[in-house]
Amino acid sequence: MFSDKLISRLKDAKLVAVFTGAGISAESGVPTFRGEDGLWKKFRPEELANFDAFIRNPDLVWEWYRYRKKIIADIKPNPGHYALAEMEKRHEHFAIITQNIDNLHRRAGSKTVYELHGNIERNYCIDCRKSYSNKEIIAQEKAPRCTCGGLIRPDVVWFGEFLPQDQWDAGEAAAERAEVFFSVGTSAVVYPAASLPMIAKRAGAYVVEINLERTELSHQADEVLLGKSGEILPKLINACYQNK
Ligand code: BJW
Ligand code: ZN
Repeated sequence: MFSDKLISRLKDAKLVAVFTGAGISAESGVPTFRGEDGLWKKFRPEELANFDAFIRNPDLVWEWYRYRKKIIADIKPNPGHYALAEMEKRHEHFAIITQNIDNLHRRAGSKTVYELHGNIERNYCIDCRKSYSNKEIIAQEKAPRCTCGGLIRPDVVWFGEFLPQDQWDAGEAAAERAEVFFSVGTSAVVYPAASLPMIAKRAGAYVVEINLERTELSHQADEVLLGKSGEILPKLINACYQNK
């Protein structure tokens, strides 16, 4: 299933970076964004995940986030997340660069995690920036409001918004330094995140994609492993580190 080249490169690598998307959390029960299964009430993510949509219809956008917050609070990391937490222990420098906002990598024990698109467990007021935990607002059926009257939004990155600079800088640096770079469970269509695999490749990394199906990235990857990340990653850990 894995090439000798991948096994030997990974065994010897001091610097490994893993870029993840919604697919790695799918086996935990978190819906993905794209494709038939990913759509919520027939909305495309671009229609809900933007500031204008929130101002136009805060209750609708809040309903979507409230639905996802509840799912995420109830589920657990899957073998794919745990395999990456295990991989981190085997390399001197290891980073997960995730587009996911579900916190599952940290919950699985991963230490170095850069979150490019924020975190759904945090919220803040769009007027005074006061922070709110999910616990404080989750009971509300309509878009919650701050004590100052402002709307409270999830601390995630919507279309047209800048990524958190520190997370991007750290993720980009990890991609540039990586000897082996994995892209796992992402359709690789949302930029600038989707540029990371190519940044890694141009800087000399061996780029490996793990996905259920081929994506925009596949033709540029050095190796494409088709299947579930929750099955492939544990097998890779076994194949690579059993004698190390
Ligand atoms: C499995 C599996 C299993 C399933 N095992 N695999 C340059 C070029 C072109 C466009 C742009 C560009 N720069 C900016 C843009 C515009 C825009 C963009 O990229 N648009 C494209 C859609 C065209 N980007 C932005 O606006 C970004 N900001 C920005 O660039 O700022 C600068 C700027 C400022 C002002 C003006 C202009 C520019 C911000 C992007 C923010 C994205 N936000 C979201 C929502 C986050 C909050 C939330 O979760 O609600 O992030 S959208 C959504 O998509 C979410 C995800 O992180 C992101 C990526 O999705 P992902 O993870 O790839 O999921 P899916 O569903 O697409 O794919 C899942 C994959 O898993 C599939 O391939 C399955 O096959 C696979 N899979 N089960 C393995 N078990
Ligand atoms: Zn406020």
